[in-house]
Amino acid sequence: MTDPFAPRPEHRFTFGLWTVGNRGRDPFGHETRPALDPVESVHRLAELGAYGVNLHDDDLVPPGSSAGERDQIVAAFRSALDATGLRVPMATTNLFSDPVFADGAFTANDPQVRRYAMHKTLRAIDLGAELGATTYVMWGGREGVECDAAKDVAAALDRYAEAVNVCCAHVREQGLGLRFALEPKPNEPRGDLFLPTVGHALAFIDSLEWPEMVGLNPEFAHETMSGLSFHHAVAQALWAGKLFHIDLNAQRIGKYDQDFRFGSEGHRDAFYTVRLLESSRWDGMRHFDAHAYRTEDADGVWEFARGCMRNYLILADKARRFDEDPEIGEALAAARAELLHLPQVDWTDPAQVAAVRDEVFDLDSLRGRGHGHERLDQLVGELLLGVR
Ligand code: DIG
Ligand code: MN
Ligand code: MN
Repeated sequence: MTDPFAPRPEHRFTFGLWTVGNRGRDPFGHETRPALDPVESVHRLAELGAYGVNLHDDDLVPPGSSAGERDQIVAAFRSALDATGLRVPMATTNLFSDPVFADGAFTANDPQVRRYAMHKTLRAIDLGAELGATTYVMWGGREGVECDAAKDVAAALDRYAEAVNVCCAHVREQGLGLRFALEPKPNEPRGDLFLPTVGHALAFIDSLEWPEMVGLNPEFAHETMSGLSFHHAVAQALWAGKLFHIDLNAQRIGKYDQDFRFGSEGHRDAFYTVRLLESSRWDGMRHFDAHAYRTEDADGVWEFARGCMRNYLILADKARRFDEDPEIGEALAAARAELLHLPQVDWTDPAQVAAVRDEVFDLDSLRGRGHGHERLDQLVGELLLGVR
């Protein structure tokens, strides 16, 4: 019998090289796994049924490589892509590992560091475009502060916008056809990060020279760290036409950035996220920015990758069952869910505005009605617990 949750390329699952290549180092311990060759990652991910692989510049071409070494590495990587059919939908820059970025990259106080961050990003954009990437993620892991006196936030946002505008100008000048996706995160590794949530990033985009080129890459763990609903953040990004990419993983509220296997924590938020992506027919990559537990060996890493994709497909099946379940349909009707989709007043028609101003309401009949949410939520819970 075929496995209904076996991932296939048409599911558009992607992984960053840094995810399956994560070596298990953490702030309190050294690596527990050997380095993984990007070529091996391509072949193993293809065997598992993934669609693509993403990368930071440094994940593929080690810093300090000569031009000849770079070309050799890229050629070997491209051969593996050609042999497996794996794509590179997204690329990004590592602006967080090198100590030069200790005080920030695009928002470093030192102008030379800011110029180097732009330099590194422009070259990484060229590498990503060379490999066929159409989305370029910007996660400002060092764009933040511990000592608030040292950083004028408005000036930092000016510099952040300047750098994004420079990158957009480069893409337009070179005709690279890339779009940028900002990835918010509230803190870690800096004490506080700029653009900490989807909301902050959406507002920031409006200030840019070419806002149409810039969208969002929300991450499950990052909104959850702030105690926010991830699927609400994704829904607003979609509503704004700005969901350009997504980082799926798992996270418990109030903890460090766990980047766990997708579906291993936060099951309800994960379910509603998958239901939203599937029901909205969003055609973006289902990207897993996560890594195996530090306890795991190489076998555990591939079990981690398999689990991310299986959990997505299991939750997508639950979403289908939700939509087909007659009792859930009745409970949705009792909650009047459909009525929220009905606009009520055409604000361009003064008569309609006046009518609602002068309308008389039977408040007693509106008060105290049951909304049936307990039954509806119980049915969702039973669906997820596997008893429906
Ligand atoms: C961390 O969540 C960040 C980096 O891994 C990378 O820059 C980005 C791309 O998904 N996510
Ligand atoms: Mn993360
Ligand atoms: Mn991420």
